[in-house]
Amino acid sequence: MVDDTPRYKTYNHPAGGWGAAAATAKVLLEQSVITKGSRALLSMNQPGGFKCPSCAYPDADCKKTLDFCENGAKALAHEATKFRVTRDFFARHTVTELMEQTDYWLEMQGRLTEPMRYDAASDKYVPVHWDEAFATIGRHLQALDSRDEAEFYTSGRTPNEAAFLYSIFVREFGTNNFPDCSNMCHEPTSRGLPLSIGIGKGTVVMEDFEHTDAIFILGQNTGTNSPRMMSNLVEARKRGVPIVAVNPMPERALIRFTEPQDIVQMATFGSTPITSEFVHIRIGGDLALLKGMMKVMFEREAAGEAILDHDFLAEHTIGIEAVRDEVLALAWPDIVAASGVEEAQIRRCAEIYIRARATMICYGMGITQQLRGSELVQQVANLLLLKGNFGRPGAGISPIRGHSNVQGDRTVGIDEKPSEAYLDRVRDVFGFDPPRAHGHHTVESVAAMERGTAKVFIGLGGNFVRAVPDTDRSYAAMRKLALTVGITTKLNRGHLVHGREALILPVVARSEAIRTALGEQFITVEDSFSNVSASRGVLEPASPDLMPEVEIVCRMAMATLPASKVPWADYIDDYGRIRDRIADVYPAIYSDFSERIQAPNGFHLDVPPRRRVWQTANGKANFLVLPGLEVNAPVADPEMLRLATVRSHDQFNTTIYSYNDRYRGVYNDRMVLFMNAEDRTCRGLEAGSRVALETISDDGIDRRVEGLTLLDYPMARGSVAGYYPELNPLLPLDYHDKTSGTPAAKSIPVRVVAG
Ligand SMILES: Nc1nc2c(c(=O)[nH]1)N[C@H]1C(S)=C(S)[C@@H](COP(=O)(O)OP(=O)(O)OC[C@H]3O[C@@H](n4cnc5c(=O)[nH]c(N)nc54)[C@H](O)[C@@H]3O)O[C@H]1N2
Ligand SMILES: Nc1nc2c(c(=O)[nH]1)N[C@H]1C(S)=C(S)[C@@H](COP(=O)(O)OP(=O)(O)OC[C@H]3O[C@@H](n4cnc5c(=O)[nH]c(N)nc54)[C@H](O)[C@@H]3O)O[C@H]1N2
Ligand SMILES: [Mo]
Repeated sequence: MVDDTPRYKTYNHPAGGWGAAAATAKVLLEQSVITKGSRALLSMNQPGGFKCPSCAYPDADCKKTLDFCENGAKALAHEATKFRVTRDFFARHTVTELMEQTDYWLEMQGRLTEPMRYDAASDKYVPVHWDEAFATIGRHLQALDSRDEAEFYTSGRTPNEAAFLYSIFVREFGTNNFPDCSNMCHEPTSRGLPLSIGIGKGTVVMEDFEHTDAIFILGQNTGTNSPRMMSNLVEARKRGVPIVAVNPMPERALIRFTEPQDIVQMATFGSTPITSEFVHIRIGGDLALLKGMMKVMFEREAAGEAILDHDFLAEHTIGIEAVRDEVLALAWPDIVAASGVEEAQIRRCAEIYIRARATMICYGMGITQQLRGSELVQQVANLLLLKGNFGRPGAGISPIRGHSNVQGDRTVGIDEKPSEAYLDRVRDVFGFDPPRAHGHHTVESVAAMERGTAKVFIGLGGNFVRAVPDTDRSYAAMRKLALTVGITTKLNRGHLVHGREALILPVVARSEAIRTALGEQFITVEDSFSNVSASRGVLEPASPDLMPEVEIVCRMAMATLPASKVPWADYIDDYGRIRDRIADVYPAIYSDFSERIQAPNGFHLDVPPRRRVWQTANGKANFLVLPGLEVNAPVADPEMLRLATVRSHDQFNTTIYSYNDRYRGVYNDRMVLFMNAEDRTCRGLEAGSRVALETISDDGIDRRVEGLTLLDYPMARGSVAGYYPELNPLLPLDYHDKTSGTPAAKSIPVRVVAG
């Protein structure tokens, strides 16, 4: 009997270590793929093998014979699973019945095996021939009154080749409606950073960890969401590099970690303390912290110390005066109140930064998913610019990306706001005139569905309806559509919340071999450090009726655009030809793609700020002002708490691997609310009691989630946390960063009520 009673206990051990090793073995066992999975893990992130389907953290440059983590192993085991969703499965369950099941149950049914279409008469999915599926898509798309009535979503597991062709297909079709997962994720990086430093990507590469003198980690749960980065942190720490972690939750792996690949540490039950300074920030308080650190620097400069990099500032930057004036005018009590951090600690952080010759700042969703996330990212850049922390070994800005190819998809054209220069290249290379009007990002696409102006939704990967805000509204919006298409590996909620017609198109997964008429093909991905490398699946596809994503895109295009100017059929079999076209459209970064991709570890895309070249309007790096200390709109309600919706250790976004969250000591439950005991007692609530959360908003919509168990947890005061996607019903669609469209999923104003 499996014990599934909820349990909550404090986790006092280091993260990683034997717990991680045991979890790896357990998931292989659960998915019944011990031999197959272990064999595949040997090829993961190795030259000639495939890229981990989990996060976008780069490989260890061949230094390791094994280069995977516990959570990469979970992703692989769930992809390589022995379980299958067959036509018999769909014959046994109506869609209404399947809607009653949990996300976890849907995921555990296994891999999709053949294309299916929704049959309204029986309320079931029934088998459909691939040709008929593509004909259905072509018919719907051709029938639209306007090409802008279709929404083409991309999730970040899609490889470069498929994403590039998709962007060409959709533009030839006639719209720039490219909602993608990045719109909910690192879009503030993609939109905010170009104004600062001329590129919306990170500037750090792997070697920088060997040269850095200080590492700051803001709003990122490294040990869970990019565990392979822990090796770099452990190495840096052993060199004596100070590491500052800024987080409203004291994430376990950032405090103490045992490197599962360090045999001695494993054998001796040793571990490495990670953070030298843990900054217990209140949600949204990072702005005040960054400004406090800058204030210390400006004040000491004014007192005669030489702290800033004046040569760099003079030669490379514009706008420091306005930032200095704004920051110097801020009062310490306000900075302390807004950050929730004592002045003395802010000064210590400033001291670490001032002393370091080279600093890198890494950040995640705690920074981007705020109401003014784009401008907050620019403040991170301001701090780095003060000491010339670009274009120097060991220094730079490092947005830690999410999905394994989310950065690559944007690089090769998944962009609802394409530049004119790029559109000109597409026109010249492919001979059609792409539309110039900007399209919808994710939030706008849901709004269009709600209005009824969107009719067709095609999802290249992902689980759109579960990932977006305002669950109830989004479900209703999705159900108005004429056609929904899910191009995926696994059954998910997105297939069940569907349009009048619906298709499920199952794909060959990352770990599986892609064979075409011309033999085995490989795909490419770009990691968080802008390195592009090849990925060759080693496993047999889960079913003979799966189709590679590239072929699906080509055949959608052929069915929709019979007079296309693009030779789609040629690309189905020969991925080298796709890469040649990528090189044609992006000559500055992708020239000689086919040759360069032969290098065992791939190649690095040029990131101009690494050369101190700034592709901004004025050719300089820009200091940008965000006045005040708040990234979130003030809320008058004295009961208000800020809610961060976060990932557990056992999920990949909307995919739930189990109900446990080991490092936070939660077992067999995801309906929990992490709260500071003092916030709890001053509200007269009991630990362990059932509560509900209500969103505080002025749009007249009641948003409520019930049945949450209240847990005492060392949260920063005024900040609470719970799990995504269960708490997405609380996140209003309109509550997003206006610059990037990214929902502020880390700072939802809520009130706790008895549940
Ligand atoms: N195993 C696994 N790996 C993943 C994923 C996964 O789901 N599972 N998802 C992938 C994807 S798509 C992404 S985008 C990344 C996400 O990786 P992360 O960026 O680590 O994502 P989150 O778990 O959402 O939480 C971010 C952290 O922000 C903190 N935080 C919340 N509010 C604030 C704040 O105001 N300030 C600060 N400083 N911190 C705050 C939270 O406490 C949490 O520790 O991981 C990728 N990798
Ligand atoms: N409240 C709240 N909402 C959030 C977030 C949050 O922190 N809080 N985070 C946001 C973030 S950062 C992101 S990135 C989004 C994630 O949004 P999505 O990217 O849409 O969601 P995923 O859960 O990653 O998608 C999982 C599905 O992808 C499919 N899939 C897996 N592998 C493949 C493959 O190789 N090919 C194809 N075609 N399909 C595949 C499987 O069917 C699986 O069910 O969610 C966002 N939503
Ligand atoms: Mo993400």
